[in-house]
Amino acid sequence: MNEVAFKPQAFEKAARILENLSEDAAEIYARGGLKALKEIPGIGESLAEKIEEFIKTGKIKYHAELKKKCPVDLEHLTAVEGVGPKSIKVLYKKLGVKNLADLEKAAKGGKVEKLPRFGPKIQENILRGIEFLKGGQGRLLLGFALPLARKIEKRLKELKGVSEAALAGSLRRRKETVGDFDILVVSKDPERVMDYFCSMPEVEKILAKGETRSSVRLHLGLDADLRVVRPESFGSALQYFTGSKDHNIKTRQIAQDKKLKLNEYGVFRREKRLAGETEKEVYAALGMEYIEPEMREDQGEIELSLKGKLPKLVELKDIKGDLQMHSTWSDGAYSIKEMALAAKKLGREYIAITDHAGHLHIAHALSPSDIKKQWQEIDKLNKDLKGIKILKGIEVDLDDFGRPELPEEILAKFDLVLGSIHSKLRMPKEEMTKRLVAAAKNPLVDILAHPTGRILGRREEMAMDLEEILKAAKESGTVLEINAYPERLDLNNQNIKKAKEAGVLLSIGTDAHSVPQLEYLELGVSEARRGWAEKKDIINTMSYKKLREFLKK
Ligand code: DGT
Ligand code: CA
Ligand code: CA
Ligand code: ZN
Repeated sequence: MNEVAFKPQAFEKAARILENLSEDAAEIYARGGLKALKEIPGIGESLAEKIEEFIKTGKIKYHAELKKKCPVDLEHLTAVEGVGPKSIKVLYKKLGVKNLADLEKAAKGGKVEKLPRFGPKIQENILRGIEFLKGGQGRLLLGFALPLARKIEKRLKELKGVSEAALAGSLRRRKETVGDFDILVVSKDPERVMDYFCSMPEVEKILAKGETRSSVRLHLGLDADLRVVRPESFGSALQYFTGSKDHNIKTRQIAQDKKLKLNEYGVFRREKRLAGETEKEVYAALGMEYIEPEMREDQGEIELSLKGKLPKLVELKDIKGDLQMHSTWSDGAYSIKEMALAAKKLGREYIAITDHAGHLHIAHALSPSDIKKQWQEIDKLNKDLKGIKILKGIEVDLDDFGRPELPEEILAKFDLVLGSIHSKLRMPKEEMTKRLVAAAKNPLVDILAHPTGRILGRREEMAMDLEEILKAAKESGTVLEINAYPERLDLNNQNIKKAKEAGVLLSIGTDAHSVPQLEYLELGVSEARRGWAEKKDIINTMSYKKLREFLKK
């Protein structure tokens, strides 16, 4: 590999210099132009020009070119916990590792531990990291799968002769982990579509290539299925391949009861086609209201649809703010200002900064004196920044008895207090229930964050009696969080449904530790929809003013 591909180190250093400036580079540029950028210590002529390009266009051509030239899948390799540019370089040079599949093979074969400065511990961590990305059992976390699947979908849509392309299967239902990618396309030229699909850069090998269906193994280690269908069957094919299987079995039964036939080609009475072009008309032909994909798990949605009584699910555009994130004050990677400006760009009206506090179970927990300084910073930012409001929040550890590990007089002054369990997650069910009930009843705790503590592919939910906790939350008006972080999604869909039925309100928080993670909000909304939540069930659909009033109560 070309040495130059690893020049990002120079960029990294520049990035660190820029991060530590008291003033935003964009502001410096606005004030003094290129000349002012060059005057920043450590920034030379060529870097200054690139910063200018970035400020003006949002990207750097040179960087994009480097990325293209680089033979390894940096994006996915760096996603493995503990693997950075330096180790990727060594892995590529010594073992020819280009992607996740190569890395997994090398680590499983014991080759990684033999590299200088790697060793068995790091090899084991790498394997765990890969497993983690997959969400366990060969499945991939939705938050990781969706961006890639969307990229493929978009490229298929842009192919000549393609009139429709859509994700189906568990991806479309936004299940927390996906087993494979299911993609549907309508095209006049199936051959071109199949040729393209089988030769995409993400493809490791072709499993099957046909006229209407192809299947490939991706470097990520999971398969993608593509089907080309006729326009008059697009809706019925989408309905069929979206699933879930249980949902399909029941809808087919409903068709049979009405003396109709439902399959991926359409809805038929004897040989006559009644519907098939759109999903809406497929459901309508069966006497059913359209069902959102996130609900199609045979959890009672079919019965409600027949009665025309489906809930109107919350949507991403209903969410006005983000109620959990971290900054450099604790374990986040960006300043409060950077998080606020990025959130504003994404259309949020407010955010809550919820750095960690408690008895040092988590690195960089805030002390009471840090908290006072942070409040001053937030007050100043709220004065200076237009179009985004910052709530003073905290994510405070709950002790073994569910007590927040901060003095009451400090807790009382926050706009928003999240109570979290980060220690002793394996308590017996009865004790854990008491712990969470106590936290729910504590008037100083507004939200129970990631209430069940599950980590997909790594950690089960904590043992607890959720009904008891919901009862306490309902009585005291405590909110339960839907944590949108890809490996958490906690509460999950079934627990969200229980909370809603118990009349408990919910919040959505990204738990972002960096700017890009602010986009996880979408995953939280999907999970909310999978749990049938409506706009009124989620507190961050409220305006800033309404939310402030709500939190004061
Ligand atoms: P996954 O891939 O494990 O995350 O889950 P899905 O739901 O994407 O499952 P997959 O890829 O095996 O199949 C995609 C859809 O195709 C599935 O959701 C429903 C439909 N389907 C697959 N097999 C059957 C079947 O035997 N009967 C019926 N009715 N539908 C099926
Ligand atoms: Ca699938
Ligand atoms: Ca499939
Ligand atoms: Zn937490």
